[in-house]
Amino acid sequence: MKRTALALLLLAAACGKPELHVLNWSDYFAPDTISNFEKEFGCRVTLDYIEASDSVRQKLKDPPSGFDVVFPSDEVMSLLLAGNLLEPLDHSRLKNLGNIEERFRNLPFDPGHKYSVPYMWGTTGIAYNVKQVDPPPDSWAALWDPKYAEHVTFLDDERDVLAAAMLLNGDDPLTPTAESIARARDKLKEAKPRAWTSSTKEMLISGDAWLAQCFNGDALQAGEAEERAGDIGFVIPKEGGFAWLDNMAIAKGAPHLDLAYAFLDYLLRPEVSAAISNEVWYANPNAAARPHIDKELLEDTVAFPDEETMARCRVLTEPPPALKKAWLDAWAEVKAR
Ligand code: N2P
Repeated sequence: MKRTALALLLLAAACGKPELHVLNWSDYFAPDTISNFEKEFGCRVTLDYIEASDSVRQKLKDPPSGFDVVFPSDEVMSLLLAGNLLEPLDHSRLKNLGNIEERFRNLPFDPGHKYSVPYMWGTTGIAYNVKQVDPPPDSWAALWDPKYAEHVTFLDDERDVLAAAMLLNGDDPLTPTAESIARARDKLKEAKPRAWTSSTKEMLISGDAWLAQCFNGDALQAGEAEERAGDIGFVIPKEGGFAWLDNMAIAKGAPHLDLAYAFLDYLLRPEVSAAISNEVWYANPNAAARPHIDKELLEDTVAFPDEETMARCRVLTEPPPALKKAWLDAWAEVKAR
């Protein structure tokens, strides 16, 4: 009986379409990105979602994880590489790799794209409901304002959250110390947010969040929603915000290597890449895609911040190993409240 069931299962697998398993942030493709790929390559794509940068490492940590293509943020790349959790990339299988803009090549976390290809980039700052928050926020301190506590959300990510508290405290999140971590923890224990969440966009749209630590594109998407049309502003606080680059990579031991390469190369096509940006309002590092990007998006200063704003954005990295535990413990204490 058991043997028959197994044989049937194997038969179904052999006849069925190959299935590509993808791990990405939510709302990070255009509506037809996946269906067009499935049609062209005769496969099925299963999508899982990243809730915080570090969840990629957790999900890949015992290869093979079953995932094929993953979208790690720059700040977790060092841990993924140290853990040997990504496949080295064979560039001869990525004919569209040359589309990547010069300034996104050879970044310190993966020089020469040995393991990753840039996907989209953006910033982290404060999104706010312009009808409810007056005057507009210009400091991370707004997230501590008791007047708005019921409607404040922070990301559910130990890096972004502690780093924002450090900036507010006048500490540099790129050179943390045991003391600055403790100060950030204490500051965050004073905050009384409604939620620590990666569903920021949904909460801004529903009206539950008026002030939120948020990714720029998510704020733009929330502002586009019918319920909120035009009501969502976004600012990089005066203490500074964060700039990040999300990447595409192949998980170690990926079960569908050929399809994984095909997917990466497909996402590097100018029209495909531009269609994603036009939909999700994140800037992309694909130079060949630029002519296909909507003028409205190219001119948007939230999606494409000016130089002065970019100069106030730090690129976060992994805390030094000796302070990693203190950082995680501080986060656990903040969340336990
Ligand atoms: C997409 C958010 C991606 C930004 N919804 C994370 N770096």
